[in-house]
Amino acid sequence: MARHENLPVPIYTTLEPVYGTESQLEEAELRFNQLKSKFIEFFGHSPDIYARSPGRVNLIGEHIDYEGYSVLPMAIRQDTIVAIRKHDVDEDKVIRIGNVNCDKYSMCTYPVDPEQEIDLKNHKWGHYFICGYKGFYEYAKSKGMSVGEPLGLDIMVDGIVPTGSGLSSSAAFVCSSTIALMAAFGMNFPKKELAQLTCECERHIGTQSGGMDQAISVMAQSGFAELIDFNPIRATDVRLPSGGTFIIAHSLAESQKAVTAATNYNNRVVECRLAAIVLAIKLGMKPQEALNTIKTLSDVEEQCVSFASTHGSSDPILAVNEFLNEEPYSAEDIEKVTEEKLEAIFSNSSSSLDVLRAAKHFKLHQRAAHVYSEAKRVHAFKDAVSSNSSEEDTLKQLGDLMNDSHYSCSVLYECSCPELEELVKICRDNGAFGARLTGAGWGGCVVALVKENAVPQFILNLKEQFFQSRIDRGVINKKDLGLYIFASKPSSGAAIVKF
Ligand code: NG1
Repeated sequence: MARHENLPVPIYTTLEPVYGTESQLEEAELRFNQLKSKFIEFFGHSPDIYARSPGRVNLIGEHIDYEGYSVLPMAIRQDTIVAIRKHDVDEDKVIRIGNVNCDKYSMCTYPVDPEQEIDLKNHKWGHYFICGYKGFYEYAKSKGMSVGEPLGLDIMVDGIVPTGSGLSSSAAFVCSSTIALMAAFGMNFPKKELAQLTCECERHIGTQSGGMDQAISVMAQSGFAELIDFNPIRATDVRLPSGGTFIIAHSLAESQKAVTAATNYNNRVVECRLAAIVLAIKLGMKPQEALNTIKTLSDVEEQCVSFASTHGSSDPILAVNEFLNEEPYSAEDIEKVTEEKLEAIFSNSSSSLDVLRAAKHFKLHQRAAHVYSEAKRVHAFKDAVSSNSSEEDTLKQLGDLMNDSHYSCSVLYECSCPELEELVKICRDNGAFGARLTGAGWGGCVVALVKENAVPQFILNLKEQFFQSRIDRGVINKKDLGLYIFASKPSSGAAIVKF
């Protein structure tokens, strides 16, 4: 049987295969009906076709996808649906993007030129569709596919993945946009190619994103978390232990990833690259060769392991401890090792140059220690799930790994924030096997592993101990609580729907 990443995106004529047969189906039917009516109201036509792609929660493996390491997320039921109609040749050559939530997201229009620059200084929600648009044309061109002269497009979007929450609303939007375009052009690519393509699409928004979110959104299978490997992209089904439930809770601090990229997300990508280059040079590589060949910490892992083996270990962290200083590095400290100016090393990446301008110093030891230890935890998590231990022991092991991951994110990678810390502590105090920030961090959600039969009480306690004071202060509305704390089962991946 073909591995599912080699298959194209499934095309359905009904909603049951995506949303099941229960309350989720009813909700989906309502959403599709509303989307269609809005489409007709805005554009005067029905859509040709729909695509949907889910958000995700990452169970373990944070900030290591862009370093080439495997991660272990699962899709959640919240998704983005994109309805699309391609204009005829005699209609307007313009892209119009509307949203069912038009009070919050007003209509955006863009030219049809696939080579248009996205105005990153002037952030608009519709930019995420244009990421998919540009990427689709780039992909078609690279494969020599004929897509003809660009035509106008009408687009209507309905997204229910909470934004800025670390649940990948952006990837759900970029993936559903790209897949809708692909379907509108009568094409269908293998999921692994789409996962790669949509990752490149999203980089048009200015974050040097790793690929986990798009990969799980495109390749998820209902009922399974996925171990996602990169280079090449692969997804392996992971059945989670029964008896445990993952609860997602929002810290209510919004993480503005695209806006803070230079000091947060992209800063860490740059620090990891510098850590990898310095390690390679300290381990004997010529500076010029290191600059040319070493892009990620996974590129230098073999040399680190071989150093560790001379000390009777296989842990790359031995090399980190030996060769990287715990004190933050200045640009000059690093340039003494690389024999090259940092601006020259990153001269072909404007978003990295933004990082250099914003950075006061670089923490190479801590970032590398996080990445190597987190990469190991992902495999330990996968092994624990497939071990023969008792259910209770497995859940305990998974919880411990989640707690260790959170500590590493918080202390070594510094991507937590006070609200996440408070929420993680409350989860643990209320009996979670483990709890950690999920996604990029600096706000957004926590994921906690809780005994299935303790879920209702756990949710009640979190409502009282974390959310009630926020409701009292007017931060959130009581009736919206279900959006901020919920249990999640692994949901299905992207799909095309044609009625
Ligand atoms: P969020 O911000 O949670 O969607 C981001 C990256 C991932 C990964 C995580 C950290 C994008 C689209 N996603 O996820 O690739 O690096 O941070 O593990 O940039």
